[in-house]
Amino acid sequence: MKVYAPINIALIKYWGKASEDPVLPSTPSISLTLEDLGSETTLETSDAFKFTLNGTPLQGEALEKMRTFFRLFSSDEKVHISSVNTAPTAAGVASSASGFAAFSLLLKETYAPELAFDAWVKQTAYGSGSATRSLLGGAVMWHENGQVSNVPFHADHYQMAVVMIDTRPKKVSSRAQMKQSLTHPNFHDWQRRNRDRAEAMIQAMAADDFNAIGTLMESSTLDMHGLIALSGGGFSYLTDASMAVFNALRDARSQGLNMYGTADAGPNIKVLFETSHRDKVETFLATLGYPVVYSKIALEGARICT
Ligand code: 2P0
Repeated sequence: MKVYAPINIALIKYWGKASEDPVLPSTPSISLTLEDLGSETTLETSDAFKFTLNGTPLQGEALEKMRTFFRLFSSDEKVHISSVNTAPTAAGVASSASGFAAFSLLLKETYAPELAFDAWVKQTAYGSGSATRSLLGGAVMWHENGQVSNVPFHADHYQMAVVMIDTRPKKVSSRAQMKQSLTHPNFHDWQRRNRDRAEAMIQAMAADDFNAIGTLMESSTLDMHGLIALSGGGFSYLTDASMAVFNALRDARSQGLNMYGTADAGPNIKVLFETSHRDKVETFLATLGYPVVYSKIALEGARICT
């Protein structure tokens, strides 16, 4: 069996768990599922548990993480799972979200086809919290109670571009860094502000108000990176090059080309823009000197390939 799951990019960020078992986020998050970057995953019988990622067999801790997730669905470990990220240049760009969404769909279809959607979402979160949002297309909210649902959104009005500043794997896992942020005295202020932003984002999406959507996205992004720096003794996933791209986007806005940026647990910048401005955006982003991958918003999340 073969499945595909697209990546998703959070506009309102998930940063912090209220509970690890079950996995529940400290604030709601809202993302867009991107059609053209994702993970394709297959399962076949084997003599032992094996997991191949982009052609390389996983070993040690990475393999054990996959085995632990597998055991949530089955104890018959004689399988070989093979997962490939479909965009060749997309290494390190939300691939754990699409990877676990695809793996989770594969396991549900193979071992637990009767599993209810809500229970499946909760099970997926053990692999990666952000993977829950790749189970659906469009704009998706992961709620504090662990459920996901669509947020009404004009998906065809918008696209995203990923500016690939550095695609090497990150040195500090978001899971570890998130845990550190939880203990910082500013965490509760972040939580309150991010909950408020999630409410405001639902309104902005309903009104199709691009400037409000973009401003809320940048605000959630920079607030999260501020909290990471505060709680990590100055640590940042962002580099000088990332900040230069944020500045370039701000300059472009001041000249009438509306684009907004966001970044996750790495230096790459994802740019949200209006579909009607794609040509101008392509011309502008080409001047930055980095590879850029474009994607429409996916209408469907994780799916079985025929
Ligand atoms: C997000 N990130 O909302 C945020 C923004 C990174 C920055 O979710 O611990 O792999 O496995 O639940 O989902 C990345 O963290 O973390 C993430 P776990 P996950 O997309």
